[in-house]
Amino acid sequence: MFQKVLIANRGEIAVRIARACRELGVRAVAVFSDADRASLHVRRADEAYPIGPAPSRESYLVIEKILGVARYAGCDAIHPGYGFLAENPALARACVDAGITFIGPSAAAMEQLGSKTAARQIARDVGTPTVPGTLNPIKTVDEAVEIARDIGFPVILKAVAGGGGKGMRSVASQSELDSAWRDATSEAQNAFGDARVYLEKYLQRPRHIEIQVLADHHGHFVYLGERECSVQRRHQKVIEEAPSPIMTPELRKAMGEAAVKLARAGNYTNAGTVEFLVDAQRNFYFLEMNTRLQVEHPVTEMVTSLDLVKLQLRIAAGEPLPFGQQDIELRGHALECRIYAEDPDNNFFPSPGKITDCGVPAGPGIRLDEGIYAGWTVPNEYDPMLGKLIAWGADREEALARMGRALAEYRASGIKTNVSLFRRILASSDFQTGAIYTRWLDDFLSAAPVTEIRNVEEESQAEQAAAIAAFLWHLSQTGGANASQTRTIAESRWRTEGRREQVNREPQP
Ligand code: MV4
Repeated sequence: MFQKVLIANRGEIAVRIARACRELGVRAVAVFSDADRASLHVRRADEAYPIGPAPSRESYLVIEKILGVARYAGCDAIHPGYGFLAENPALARACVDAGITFIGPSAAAMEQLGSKTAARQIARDVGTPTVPGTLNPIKTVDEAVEIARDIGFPVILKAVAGGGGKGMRSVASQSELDSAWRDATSEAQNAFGDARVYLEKYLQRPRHIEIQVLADHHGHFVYLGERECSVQRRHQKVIEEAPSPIMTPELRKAMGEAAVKLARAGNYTNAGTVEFLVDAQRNFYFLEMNTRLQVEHPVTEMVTSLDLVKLQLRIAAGEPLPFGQQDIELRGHALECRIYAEDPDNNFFPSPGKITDCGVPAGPGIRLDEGIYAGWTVPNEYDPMLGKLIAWGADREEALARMGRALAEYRASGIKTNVSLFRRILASSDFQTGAIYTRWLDDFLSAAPVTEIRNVEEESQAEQAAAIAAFLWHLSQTGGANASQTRTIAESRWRTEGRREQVNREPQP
């Protein structure tokens, strides 16, 4: 095992990796930008080093700075987390050159499987189903018309360099193809400096279901079941769960084996995720591979009882996987809500600022992976995800009930959070029955008016009323209150008002 691991990341994932290091008896080394001096990941590490100004281009994304700290601190490995440099083959390559282990796949595997079109080619070669369409970029709009006619409308144009839904346009009929082509290519050019697009058959209301895979350096591959990630807003996942409500043992086996076959063909090692679209008839199609640990890995950890980050370290250290496919059992159901500092009543506008107080959910089946603390200021410079609330239950119903209960216990005062959005989603019959698809949340948000949902604030108002009644009774019994009792009740009423203000927000113009 390693002596010292550099964590090339920040926020909740850096805290998560530091925890795994601790459990393995490995020293955790943090890096931080000027905006992160007081961040939780710095406090949770054994050592921490500054890497420059707040903008990530000048700090977390600078390979030479990361490697400089790793050399200086005597680290024998680097964990990239997700985002930042996690899928940049240049870091994996620079690690090899520096004699430091990169905790992830090789640069070559990252290049092969991380490129959309290269991965689609590999998938075709090994017989993993892909959406019908082109393997190579299309050169002209005339060529696009020809191919679209061949595979039949609707079709979708996708940027070769794509990500986050940019440079993507669905096309219902031939008359729309001209303008969709112009939009997709110019958006791709602007976003990626690469105007190339390819074409696929457009699937109506597919689900996004992904398979977690692990591969060691001894040729062993396993799949750890699926995660259902269809609840997304603008291509950002909002809620994930395992297992998927539509999964069957047969489909899981077919998708898992397809994912492993692809990973094997690309000489993949360490943890990775194979994304699929699944249609209403449960046909699945390979979409892309993520060559990193993912934000939503905890739901897989909860249903497999495995620690994916510790396994990543053990695999990178050369240990063989300590189990085979036949040993993997899924138990119960897990849900994850991504908690953001953003205002769901004001078009999800980011809401950075100082967190004055935190309420941390706990109790049966609850896990909170977060990177914040009371008194800390959420910086403007980065993704405003505060953390992830994860609930496990013996079945989906129990996991849902626990998540609802834990959301009511969550509090981050001083900033706005998207917690009320989760209450709305969890209260919807579509979510409760699992009738979700990739554009479901967009449809839900544009269709459903913001209605008041009974929440813990009402309960705590009832609690407050009970407390006031009890206090009045106490007064009637004792004939008076002392100063400290008066202060207590005044403070708790003040707190109720504060909470009401935070929750009953009017939509902003
Ligand atoms: C699709 C699709 C329908 N048909 N491809 C969106 C992001 C990119 N990674 C792939 N995406 C999609 N590709 C075909 N052939 C629908 C989507 C899609 C989507 C996929 C996953 C999660 C959320 C989504 C939201 C809208 C569209």
